[in-house]
Amino acid sequence: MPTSGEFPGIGMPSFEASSSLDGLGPVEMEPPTQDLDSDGILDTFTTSGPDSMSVWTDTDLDGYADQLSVVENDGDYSAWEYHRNPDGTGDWRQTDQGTLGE
Ligand SMILES: [Ca+2]
Ligand SMILES: [Ca+2]
Repeated sequence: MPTSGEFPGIGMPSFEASSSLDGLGPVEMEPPTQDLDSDGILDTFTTSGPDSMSVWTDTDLDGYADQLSVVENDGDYSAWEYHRNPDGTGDWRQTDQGTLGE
């Protein structure tokens, strides 16, 4: 019986740079393993798939991801931010998209 630490990120959704995040909703963070902004507090969790890498960041440390960057092996990338609406719902909005090195 594998423990939850044996396959980190297996519970988090996986995306490609061309994915749509419409309707995704809040994404609960796995325990972060990286400190993206170097303030000493772990805030980022990275998952690797066969064709891409996803970087999830919980900027306000509430346990739910606020930013997602996806970089595919061929250099295509996309970034999204989670926006909370006043009624408590939220949605992911794409903030960037392109190809690395161009
Ligand atoms: Ca940090
Ligand atoms: Ca958060």
